[in-house]
Amino acid sequence: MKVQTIMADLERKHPGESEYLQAVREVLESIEEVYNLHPEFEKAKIVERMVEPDRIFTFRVTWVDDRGDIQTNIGYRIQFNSAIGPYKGGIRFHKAVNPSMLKFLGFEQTFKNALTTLPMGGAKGGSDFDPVGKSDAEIMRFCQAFMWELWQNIGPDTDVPAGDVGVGGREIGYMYGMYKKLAREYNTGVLTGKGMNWGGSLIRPEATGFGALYFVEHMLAKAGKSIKDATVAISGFGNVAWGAATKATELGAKVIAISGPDGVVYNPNGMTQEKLDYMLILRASNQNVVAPFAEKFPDATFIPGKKAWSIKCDIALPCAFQNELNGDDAAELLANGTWCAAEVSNMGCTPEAIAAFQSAGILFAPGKAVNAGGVATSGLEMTQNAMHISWSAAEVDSKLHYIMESIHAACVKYGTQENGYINYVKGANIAGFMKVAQAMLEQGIV
Ligand code: 2IT
Repeated sequence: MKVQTIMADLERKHPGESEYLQAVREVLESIEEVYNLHPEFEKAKIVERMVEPDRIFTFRVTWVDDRGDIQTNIGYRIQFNSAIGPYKGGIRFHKAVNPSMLKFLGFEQTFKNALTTLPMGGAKGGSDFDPVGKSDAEIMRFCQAFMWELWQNIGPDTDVPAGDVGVGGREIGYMYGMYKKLAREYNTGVLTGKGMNWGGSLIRPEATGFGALYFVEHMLAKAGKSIKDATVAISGFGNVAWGAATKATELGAKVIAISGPDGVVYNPNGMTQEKLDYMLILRASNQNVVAPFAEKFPDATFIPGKKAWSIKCDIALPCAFQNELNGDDAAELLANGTWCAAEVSNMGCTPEAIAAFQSAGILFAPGKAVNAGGVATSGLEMTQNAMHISWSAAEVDSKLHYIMESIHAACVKYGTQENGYINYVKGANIAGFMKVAQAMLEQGIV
């Protein structure tokens, strides 16, 4: 396999799909060496098959807004790879959603899910519907219209969507209600991230952020460091940022920044329970601004137009969107003494930022390892649904701990370089790839 040849082919076939091409390039560059030691992979054209989704559904979603005007959006579900289990991955509602974004996410999800140790294939879906400024009733009508099209393509053993940016417990509830009405079956396992009274799993709302901090703890322990008393800058203020801020605070770190599209909140005294609770209120307001946090808590300061990376911190945790931390941001963080960066968002750092962190020799880990606790706990929700039982929070949390530890160990196994530096990007990509590639090989040419 030659990365340049495959990339040139993909660039020709999928012009302008920048996020998708970026995600594929990163994986191929890190697996090239190992792949070329396996002529059986080359013969079965594993890479050429793996980079294309199994199928893509595109559909029109029409709904009526509060003024009575008719709105039309585009809906997608990308079933990327089912070598190791049913398709599994979130749904993103964001105005910038397009096939490139969902293909990058579905591709990443395939390797991430393989890392979780659970049997889940990779998928992603979503819509260019913009939840900002929408009423609760509009969100419900959109979710219902979206599911009206999607329901026939999903199922507990076929494809299991969940939340992502713009889709949380409320949206999953509206989609599940509509699914149940159309399918006339109480198929709890068809979606994850459900409410606690109707098939949801304890710890699922917290899982992405909690899992990320468990991963960071292992990464720090391996480097002989501790998170206690470290300062942490977090981007975003949604579900993932909330979970990360909660666990970081519990572990004794000081969360000194959260951010939104409008700017950053500098929070020098760290989080309190009241502040953490307020993050959830901010997210549910659908306004997509973080400034009110500093109005409510006078010890915090809002700095308009600035990113979380402008705040001096020990640990940087991107928790919002892809490519939200670029080469300039990385340079600013490094100049301010940051010694650890972990992507909690999917592909939160640009290739330039990753290269800057790695060449500076600081701790860096990629989203598909760090944030895998979210989908892993979705997998645990599926297991509970299939068994018609529910586990205690302590039981789910201990399984999540074990999974994050396993993912960390896999990264160390495949990513430790001769000079002792652990390349977590390489480690995660190789570990995830090997599992999917082996399964594809054993299942023949399909
Ligand atoms: O990016 C992700 O891993 C998610 N949005 C969670 C997916 C899931 O199926 O729980």
